[in-house]
Amino acid sequence: MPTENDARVLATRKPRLRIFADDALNAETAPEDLDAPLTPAEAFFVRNNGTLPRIDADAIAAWRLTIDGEVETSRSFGLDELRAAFPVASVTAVLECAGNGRAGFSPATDGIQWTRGAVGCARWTGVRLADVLAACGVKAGAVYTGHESIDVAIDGSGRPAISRGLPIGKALSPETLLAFAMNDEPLPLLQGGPLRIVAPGFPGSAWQKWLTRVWVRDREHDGVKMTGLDYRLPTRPVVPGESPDPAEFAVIVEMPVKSLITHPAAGFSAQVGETIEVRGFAWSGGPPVVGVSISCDGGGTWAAARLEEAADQWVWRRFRRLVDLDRPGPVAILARAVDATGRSQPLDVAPWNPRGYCNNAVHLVEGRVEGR
Ligand SMILES: Nc1nc2c(c(=O)[nH]1)N[C@H]1C(S)=C(S)[C@@H](COP(=O)(O)O)O[C@H]1N2
Ligand SMILES: [Mo]
Repeated sequence: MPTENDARVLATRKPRLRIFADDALNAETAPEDLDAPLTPAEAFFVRNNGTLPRIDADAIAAWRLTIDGEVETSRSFGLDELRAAFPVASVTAVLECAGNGRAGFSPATDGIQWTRGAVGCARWTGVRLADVLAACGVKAGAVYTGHESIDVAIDGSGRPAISRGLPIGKALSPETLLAFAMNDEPLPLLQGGPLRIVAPGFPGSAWQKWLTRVWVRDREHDGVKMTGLDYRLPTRPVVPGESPDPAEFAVIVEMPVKSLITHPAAGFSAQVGETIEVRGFAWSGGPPVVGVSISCDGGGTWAAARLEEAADQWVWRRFRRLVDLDRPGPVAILARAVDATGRSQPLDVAPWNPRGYCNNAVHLVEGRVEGR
């Protein structure tokens, strides 16, 4: 279990999250607590690979971010210097852990058994990583960034908890931020404050928290949890029990199309003749979402939901549909999003993979209709 102190911090700041039995602090949100377009900090999931750092006001005042490696000039910035030197930018974007939905895989894979709640959408504010890199002069040989932080492994080895990075194209893309604010408040400690990477569309693991260094690399970054099978998917189908060759795996870059029913909640009950609104959000880390279908009979028949306009590409889009419940008995509601290239969500589970990533299966919410 997480330390008593960490669990207390979580219970105070995010009382409704479900804490996992893990040495690091990890907690997910119930789908019905994700019913707002911007997920409030108090409902936002927490995923830690290592220790939760203690960062007080003095540490924030003394915070330094170093940029080095394949740059003309290595530089280091305090938080106020970053704000003063570069234009402030915001992006509203979904943050989803690649392991979200892992509990749906059979046989089970190692790792935290996230159900649906390792996802949220927030307005992130900071400076563009591209601007900061440009100020240092990116060399022609730059291929990837490598990100470093202050959290360490739980095992006491002192090794970094995680050190991931971005392909240089994504690092230089305008939506990629060094963020110091979330939903117009200072970035909370549990979300990586005072400074984190925001990499819209990429798996949560690429959103490095408590950032202290951006190391520009001349090769794919090989930090902790960047190599082997970590945050990678097989490039060919793999079956349980195989010992696949890591060379046949590629780093996850775009999260797949997905949707979540935020209302009604699992276990709901309604009266015969009642009309309920089925609603939730749909998003994609790649080609944009173009439609959502709803089924209220376990997938037998489908009808289009109304999809609200998205302010930009990285936001989750609200879908809604009014549904008449005209028969008593159990009812099984499903939502299924489709992206602009026609890719949709599997009805059961995504292709099995050894670490249980990217399960974007449809969300099933079961309830009961009571007769009169
Ligand atoms: N320094 C650091 N950054 C990190 C992690 C971590 O353990 N340490 N976890 C990553 C993973 S796997 C995810 S899914 C997201 C979770 O972000 P959140 O805790 O703000 O929800 O942070 C990423 N950034
Ligand atoms: Mo993650």
